[in-house]
Amino acid sequence: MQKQKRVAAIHDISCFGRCSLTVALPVLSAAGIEAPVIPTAVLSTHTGGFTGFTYRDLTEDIRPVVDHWMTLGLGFDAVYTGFLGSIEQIGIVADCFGLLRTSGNPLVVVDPVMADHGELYSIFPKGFPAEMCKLCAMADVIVPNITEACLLLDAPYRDGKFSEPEIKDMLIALSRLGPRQVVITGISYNEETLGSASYNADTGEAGYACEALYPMYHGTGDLFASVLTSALVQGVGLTAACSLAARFTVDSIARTTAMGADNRFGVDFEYGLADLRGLIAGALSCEK
Ligand code: PXL
Repeated sequence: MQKQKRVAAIHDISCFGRCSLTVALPVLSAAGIEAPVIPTAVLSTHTGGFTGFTYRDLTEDIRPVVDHWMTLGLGFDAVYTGFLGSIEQIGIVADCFGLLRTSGNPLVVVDPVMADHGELYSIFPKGFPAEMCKLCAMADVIVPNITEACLLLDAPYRDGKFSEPEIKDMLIALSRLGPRQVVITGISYNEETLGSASYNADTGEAGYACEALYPMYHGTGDLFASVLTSALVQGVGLTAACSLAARFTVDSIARTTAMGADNRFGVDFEYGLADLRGLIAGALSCEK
């Protein structure tokens, strides 16, 4: 049996509205991965579409948690970050990457959560993308959506579609910032499908995983990135990991749509969790 993987997940806890740690933790666990967490903030809900949410900032706790872990001699197979609430938090997490890399060689996965539909989230200052760009430069894998990819590259966002050659250029430009593996989510080359485009700068392999287009639900980017991380850390290649993550995410969306739920509440990924380990094992055996 393969040694159990250990992935440190650094995200906020949005107590209601499935996203960030309330998605990452169950997904990693269901994938058979040990998942120590560093909560960066605790909110009553996420900030997408709710008003009046509470926000307890935990910036001061991040570094002491990692310092304590270092005294225990812990090693990590991956470090996976998502929503970070401030520029200060980005700097602290960057320092933590350095520390966590001293004890092993973790795969560093950064989901630069900061924007959607062409807009930087209103809670973030204008300088936020430039700082997130520095964190992405330290990562092995980044998972921006198309809006975030434009912000990282300081390129104009268009509401219309991007062509395949344009996306390929963006993937390559993002890999030149530092990460060897890049995935851009939320890409659509036609009216019927939505997908993710990937590029591995080490092998030159490019992929596109697409699924039927469904209404938008909150937290689906976090779900995709959590499944992707779970598959990558267990040895699934980038293209297959993207297909698996896209399939898992769209199945969750389809179940949610069928029930007619509020799109701020996130998607029903829970029903699919029992199958996740098998899906990853299947993808692994296809690669051998
Ligand atoms: O799903 C990304 C996310 C995570 N955490 C918080 C958010 C968002 C997106 O809006 O507000 C707190």
